[in-house]
Amino acid sequence: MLRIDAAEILLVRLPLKFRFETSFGVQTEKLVPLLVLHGDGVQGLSEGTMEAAPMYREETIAGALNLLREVFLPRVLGRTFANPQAVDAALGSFRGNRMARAMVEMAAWDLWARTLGVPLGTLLGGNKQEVEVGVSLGIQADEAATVEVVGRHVEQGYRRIKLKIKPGWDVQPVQAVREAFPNIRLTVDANSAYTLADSGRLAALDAYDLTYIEQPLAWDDLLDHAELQRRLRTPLCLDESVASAPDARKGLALGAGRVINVKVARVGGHAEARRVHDVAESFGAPVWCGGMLESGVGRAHNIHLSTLPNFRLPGDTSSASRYWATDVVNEALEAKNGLMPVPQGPGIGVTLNRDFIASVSELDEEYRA
Ligand code: OSB
Ligand code: MG
Repeated sequence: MLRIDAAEILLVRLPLKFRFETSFGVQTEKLVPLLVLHGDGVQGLSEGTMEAAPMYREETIAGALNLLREVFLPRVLGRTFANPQAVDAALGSFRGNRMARAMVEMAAWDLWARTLGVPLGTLLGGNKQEVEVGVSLGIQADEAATVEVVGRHVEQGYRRIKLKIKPGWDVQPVQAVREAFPNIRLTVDANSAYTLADSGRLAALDAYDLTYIEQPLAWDDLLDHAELQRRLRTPLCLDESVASAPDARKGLALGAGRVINVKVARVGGHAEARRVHDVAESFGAPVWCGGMLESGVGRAHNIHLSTLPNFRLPGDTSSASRYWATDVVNEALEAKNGLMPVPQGPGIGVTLNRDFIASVSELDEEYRA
């Protein structure tokens, strides 16, 4: 049984080691909300991947933390559940706010896996000891800087390079990188910066053997993605547009893309992420695990999810040391030659570095039934 006695909401601010520019802005630090669920002497951990401002999707940290306090935690505190799916079901009648709900659901999975003494990936049905990873590289100052940063990551063995693009910065960097590295697995991510009127520009990318073009069009527009896919040879990959397994079904049935980026929190947690994985598999479409510049807690969740069989393309869960001088967890999460070892030990296999968290804490709240 899965007992939830108490919860902690923590919020830390971490400086990013690199400047991360995307089509929607520049990021130099990360606000990381963490949830700890306590039950039967065990702790379950999760991380919120929503941001301070609703730039990627509609959720925000302020909104999520308020929902946790006022709506979601009161539904689970002091209760005993049969399994994490029952926790998910307890929040299932609420609309949207999937990243906020995922904080509860994912911590419940970790709590459950630790109670059973098994790695989370095993519990989810995965069977890998290590997972293939690539990197997501922000927009650079010019082509030379792009080729240089790509080269450094290719040397480290990353299995796929993803370049962020935006209107006015697309064909040039891709062409420069492809010329310098004819054989790497290369992709681009536009984070919804284009419209169908740009389809000519996007079709020019067909010349560079990209594995996929990630989320070129509006975050909520499957129809336009389907029209764009008809005009391109390169597969489209949906990220922002897929918040659930039904979204994945609609997207793949419409031909809005041929690949799905699964971000566990974006779809509401591990149970829904697994359903997205299964829907994609039924269409013969590969999935890969996306990232949101997570700390070690979210990163560990991503790695465990990535052990499922239809995660057939390298994910974005690169080494934690790329992002942080000090992480919120004690364990190192480091890829070697593009392979990220699955943290062993029960649950997600990482533990909080409480001293470090206290030193960068913006918020530390405790709730009981
Ligand atoms: O679109 O995949 C994205 C980061 C923040 C918001 C959206 C995205 C990203 C990334 C970074 O691409 C992936 C990572 O390194 O965690
Ligand atoms: Mg993306």
